[in-house]
Amino acid sequence: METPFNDLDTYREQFLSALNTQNRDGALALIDSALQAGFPPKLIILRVISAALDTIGERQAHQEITLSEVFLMARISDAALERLLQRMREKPETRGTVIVASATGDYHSLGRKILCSFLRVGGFRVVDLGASVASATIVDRAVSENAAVICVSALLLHTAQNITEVRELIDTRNLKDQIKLVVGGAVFNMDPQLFHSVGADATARNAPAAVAVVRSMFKRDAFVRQSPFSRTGAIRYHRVFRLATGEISP
Ligand code: B12
Repeated sequence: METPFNDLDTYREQFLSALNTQNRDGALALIDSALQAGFPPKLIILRVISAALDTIGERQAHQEITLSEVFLMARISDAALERLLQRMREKPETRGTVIVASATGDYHSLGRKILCSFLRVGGFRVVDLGASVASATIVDRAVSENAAVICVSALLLHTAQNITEVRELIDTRNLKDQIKLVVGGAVFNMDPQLFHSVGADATARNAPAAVAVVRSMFKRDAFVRQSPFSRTGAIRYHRVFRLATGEISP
């Protein structure tokens, strides 16, 4: 067991070093240490694992690391994530059903897994269809599971554009008033207007903000188009994010 550190930035740096040297045991020991130091699993996920993967993504973009290295780092991160997700207590499923899937052609899974866990902790029944799911399957399952919200994750521009098929299927089957489409993933964070062009009803930058957006959709009698980039959405998003990062207390 590593000596506990006082702040999550140090854990993030150490976790990143463990990823760089592909030290799986070291990475997992750091997660155990952060838990032992009393940091909540949610915060460790967002400020250590997600933040480290963002840095990895920048290094990948600058071709400082190879795709196979990123692949190995993602596997270590996945193991660390599983350890934390097991510690998150799920609430009874009282808030309705949400379908979650990665867009057709998209095999990035870590963000989707985090999203599913946060939604379950938020009291939703979540049906995770997995990676690279056909648009028709997504809509069919939403109907058969009686889901009011579909969440689609995409990290690549061309897979984000595949989400327009989900929109078209919702519209052509006249499901617009029953099922809302929420999208997210790195590519939507890079271009805040992209969610509009794929026909989504809303987006959110991270899992805690996504829970707030999904919850607000279930609360509404009549759904309206909204985004965390609208004024009310932005206020809610900032509060949720500041709560999630520990900047403010509940
Ligand atoms: C790990 C990784 C991989 C791993 C994935 C392993 C796995 N099992 O998931 C591997 C090595 C397989 C991979 C492959 C590729 N990758 Co990659 N990958 C990454 C990396 C480094 C991290 C992604 C990650 O897990 N982030 C951590 C999670 C927690 O973040 P997240 O997914 O964004 O999720 C959070 C939020 O976005 C949000 N969220 C996510 N989904 C949803 C959904 C909804 C509805 C909502 C509301 C919110 C939400 O909540 C999450 C939690 O807070 C990113 C860099 C980056 N900055 O994203 C590149 C990145 C996404 N990859 C990239 C590329 C180019 C590729 C490849 C095309 C490479 C290649 N040449 O083949 C392939 C494509 C494979 C495919 N078809 O899917 C580019 C994409 C550029 C672009 N925009 O088009 C990036 C940005 C790297 C870069 N800077 O160049 N990759």
